[in-house]
Amino acid sequence: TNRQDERGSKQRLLVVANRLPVSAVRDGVESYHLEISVGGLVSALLGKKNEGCMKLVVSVEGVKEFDARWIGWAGVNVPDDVGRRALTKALAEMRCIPVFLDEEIVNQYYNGYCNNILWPLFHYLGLPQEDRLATTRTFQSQFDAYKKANQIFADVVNMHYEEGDVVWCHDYHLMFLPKCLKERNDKMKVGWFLHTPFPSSEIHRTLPSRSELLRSVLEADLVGFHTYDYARHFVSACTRILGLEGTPDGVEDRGKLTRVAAFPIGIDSERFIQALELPEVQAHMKELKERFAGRKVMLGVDRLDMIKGIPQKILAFEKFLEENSHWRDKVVLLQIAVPTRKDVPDYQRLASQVHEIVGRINGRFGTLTAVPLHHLDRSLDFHELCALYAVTDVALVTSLRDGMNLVSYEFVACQASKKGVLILSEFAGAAQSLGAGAILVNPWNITEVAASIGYALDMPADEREKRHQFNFRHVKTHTSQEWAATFVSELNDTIVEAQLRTRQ
Ligand code: ADQ
Repeated sequence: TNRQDERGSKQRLLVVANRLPVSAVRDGVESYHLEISVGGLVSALLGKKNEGCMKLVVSVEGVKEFDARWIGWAGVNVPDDVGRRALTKALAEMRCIPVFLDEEIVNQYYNGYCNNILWPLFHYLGLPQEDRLATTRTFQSQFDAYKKANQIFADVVNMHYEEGDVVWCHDYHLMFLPKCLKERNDKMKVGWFLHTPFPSSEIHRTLPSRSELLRSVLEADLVGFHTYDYARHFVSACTRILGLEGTPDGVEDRGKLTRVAAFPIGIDSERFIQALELPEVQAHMKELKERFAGRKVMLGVDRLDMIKGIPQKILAFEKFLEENSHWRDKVVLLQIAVPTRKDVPDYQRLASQVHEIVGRINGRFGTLTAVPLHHLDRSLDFHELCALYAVTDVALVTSLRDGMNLVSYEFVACQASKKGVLILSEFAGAAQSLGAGAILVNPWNITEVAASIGYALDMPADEREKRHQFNFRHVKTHTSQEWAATFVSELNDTIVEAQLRTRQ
């Protein structure tokens, strides 16, 4: 088959993402210890409890037949060769290959262009306003750094590439990578997948580098998104901005087709379902049940990010308490918000804004013995998280925009016995898949969210059961393993079809 080379060995898969699934932390000149990083892609491909990351990638079913390696930045500045060699060696054991970026590039490329420009823009938050006039220069230098970083990634990929390998590029950090790779080797099989939304072409066209990025992505053989809407937005951007032709299969440019399709991600649902049986998870559950006895538990789990709609969520909770005094001592909202991108000023502002609202709500509705809102600024370990999902009555996922949102899937996976209610933003990709079982809300409409909280808390058992079953079936069958396997096999097929077309 096309997955086997002549030697009959497995096809190699190079997964390229901005971050490796591990972060390197420096202990001394030549020594590093490695920590597993939190994030959507990491959770999808690796699961959470990682003894050795590559072991887990290889164990991904469907990808099992691939010999996989992960290429990315280790999240640490390593200026010296000795350190670089030491880190490369430590990572090699996990089949991870580091890309080294110096501090200035990281600042301009990662904090600047990726997190301050592309991330907000793709989530409909617009381009940065305050420095817009001054940005022609900054913008250009950040975009230059972005391209330079993508070139560095391409060099590393190229160095490790062997004929027949499949290269799977991930996310908005690496939109320039398909072009850089094809320039180095036009025979390389390249796929690119976006984990965020792709916005309406009217939003994308505000980006000064709009055409260059689109043209680069189109160099890939297969371009994937979480939903049909995102794929459609991308195709429209290519037709309206570049004047190319959109077809049912993708985008065509002078006879060359780039395939564009939707590949909704999922989670490793079995890991969550099985974890609930573990004694330590059961112990956490018992503890939580005792702690919140007599109260309904509501839960939010998010990275602390503008797109997650955390202030809007807790304002809706405040409104609910205001209007429903009989619930005040019978419900508690646990909001777990792990801080990320602490170097970007907008994220620092968001943290203080959230703290202020939390303080106000607890001041207004707390008693000497209990507060209605617990806000934790930290990440939870896998077992704590599973226990929390399992004891929750109502989960609140109110992202203003979200590519998919895996927290909603994880919650559903852990609710087989409780059959709690999911309140879900219609602007999360997950609304397309879990919409029938969840209560869908517009997160900007605080009145509507507050009313949904009341509806969810009072929902009769038979309705909860029906809604849960629908979502549970979906989460169980649409797994991360299946997602990865489908993408890679589609990429292989796309290339075979293209070869057949050129031969005709
Ligand atoms: P994220 O924006 O990071 O991912 P999400 O899909 O919800 O969002 O994944 C977050 C992951 O981190 C989950 O597995 C969650 O359990 C974990 N996590 C979050 N907060 C945590 C906490 N406090 N403690 C422990 N774990 C925590 C991006 C896109 C999403 C898309 C994914 C995958 O923004 O829309 O679904 O990639 O494509």
